[in-house]
Amino acid sequence: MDKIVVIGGGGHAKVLIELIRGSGRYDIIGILDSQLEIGLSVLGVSVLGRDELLRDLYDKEVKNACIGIGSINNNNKRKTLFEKVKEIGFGVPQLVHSKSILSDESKIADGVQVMAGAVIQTNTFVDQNTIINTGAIVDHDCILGKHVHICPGVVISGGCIIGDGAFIGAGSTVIQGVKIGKGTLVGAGSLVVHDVFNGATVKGSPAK
Ligand code: JB3
Repeated sequence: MDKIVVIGGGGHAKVLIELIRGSGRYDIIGILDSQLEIGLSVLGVSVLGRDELLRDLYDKEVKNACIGIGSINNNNKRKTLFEKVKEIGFGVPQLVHSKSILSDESKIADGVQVMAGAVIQTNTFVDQNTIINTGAIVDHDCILGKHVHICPGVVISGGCIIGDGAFIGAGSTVIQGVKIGKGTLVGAGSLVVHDVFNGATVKGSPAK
């Protein structure tokens, strides 16, 4: 099995550790975390140290990394870490839960994480390092940018475009054909019926 290191040791990382184990494709060699005590066990995986170890690990035949930080409210940290590990040379594999549903006509880029119960429908494209979290639905003909976080239970209807770095809060619904700009924040439980400009924060029903 190829070796993989998980970056971050909190809640999101736990979900990924279980997913990775279930896939049977990667041997998790440890966690890097900026705060957790070195040697601590997270679901049986040891915290090895801080991100400064990344180059060493790469030189020691660990060629895959997983961005195990989920991002609260914005995705900047995920983007920075993704770019850092790519620059070192790591592969950042797609991680797709065996109990998610991906249309054969959909396409996902490297680093995309698809959690249990998520659905990606036909002719949808999901770009690098984006999370489709537990039970979220991304319907047909959508385009999702890089470093997006579609939180648990979100529904993205058909033909939507979601810009790089957008954060769509838990349980939100985006109606068909809506364009959501780059770096936007959609508050949890929102109903988005109109396009959202780059960098905007919207919430509520209808979201404003
Ligand atoms: O709601 C769901 C399903 N998941 C949430 C997820 C999306 O976001 C989850 O409930 C959490 O609220 C949150 O999970 P996440 O992002 O894992 O956050 P937290 O549990 O706070 O853990 C983040 C970990 O990352 C902490 O242990 C930090 O010390 C560590 N960390 C922060 N910055 C870092 C860095 N680790 C490394 N290696 N590098 C960093 O730059």
